[in-house]
Amino acid sequence: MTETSLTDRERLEVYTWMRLTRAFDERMVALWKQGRGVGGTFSQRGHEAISVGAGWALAPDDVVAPMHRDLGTFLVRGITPLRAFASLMGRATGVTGGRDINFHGMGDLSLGIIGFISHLPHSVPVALGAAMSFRYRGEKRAVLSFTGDGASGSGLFHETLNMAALWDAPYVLLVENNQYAYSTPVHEHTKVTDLARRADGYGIPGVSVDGNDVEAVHAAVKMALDRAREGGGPTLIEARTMRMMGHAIHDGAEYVPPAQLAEWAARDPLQLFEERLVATGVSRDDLEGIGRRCEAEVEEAVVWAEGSPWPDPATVTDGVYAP
Ligand SMILES: Cc1ncc(C[n+]2csc(CCOP(=O)(O)OP(=O)(O)O)c2C)c(N)n1
Ligand SMILES: [Mg+2]
Repeated sequence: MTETSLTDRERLEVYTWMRLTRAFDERMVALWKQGRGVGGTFSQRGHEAISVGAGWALAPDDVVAPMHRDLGTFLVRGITPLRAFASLMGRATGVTGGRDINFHGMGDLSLGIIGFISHLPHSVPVALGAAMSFRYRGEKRAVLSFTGDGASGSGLFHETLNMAALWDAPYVLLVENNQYAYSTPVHEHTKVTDLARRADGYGIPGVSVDGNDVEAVHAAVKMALDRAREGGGPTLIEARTMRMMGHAIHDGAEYVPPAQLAEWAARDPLQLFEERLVATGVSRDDLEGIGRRCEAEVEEAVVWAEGSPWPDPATVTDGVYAP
């Protein structure tokens, strides 16, 4: 499925977000290797079409609950690279004010982002709660919730889908099927490797989409969100991709067969989109220019984050409700 509802200008914007996501990711990994204080380092490589395509499909008033590999969604939604790097470096200027050096907790309700909860898949029912609040208030808003293939085997995933379906919640659940849950391949944790089929058990639509095709992801998520806002109920979307690096940076992923990686590397989401853009008349020079600007923006963010202050220890109990 490669149908697109994007204009030429929008396609270039989407491409720019994908390049920014990739540039951020590469810089984050390099900084970690240099020992420059980067916290939880979950590479997003391979996930750019999902996080950007889905994030781009959100309406301004929608709410999203991203996960640890959804940097693109955070960026599209308005978390700047400055704040994201400051978060990873534990600085006061980070999204959590230095409380979590991770993508965990990187929520900002003013931007419609529910902070990611480390426990899997605990953001999923929280996101359903937000969706139900829109229903009860009669607001035409929807919630997009992300989860992983591994987390889709947990009880909460199923309980949430059951309730969302029963109540026709304005809720879209996107499973990022990146073939692995840490070191466990999908076929070793479920018999139903076609994860979109899980929707059948709840009487809602289940859609499987090429997670390396940003326009396909965008189209599927947009359709599901539009439907949810109009009262059509929830959709389960499976976006198939590959986690191109280890679970986190300390994991060398030696358990992944090289041939599997090579197969997916040949379908890199950025390259796929570049080929399509070039085929429609965009010059490679223009694309490289976008890449260079993204790298410069990322570099500026690193300098800013490293120059930012540490949190004031006197604020340690701020935001703690039962100190
Ligand atoms: C309840 C719970 N158990 C274990 C973990 C540790 N953990 C974090 S991510 C992860 C793997 C998740 O795999 P998947 O859902 O496929 O997401 P992916 O990392 O591949 O994007 C595990 C086991 C956790 N965070 N929460
Ligand atoms: Mg996974």
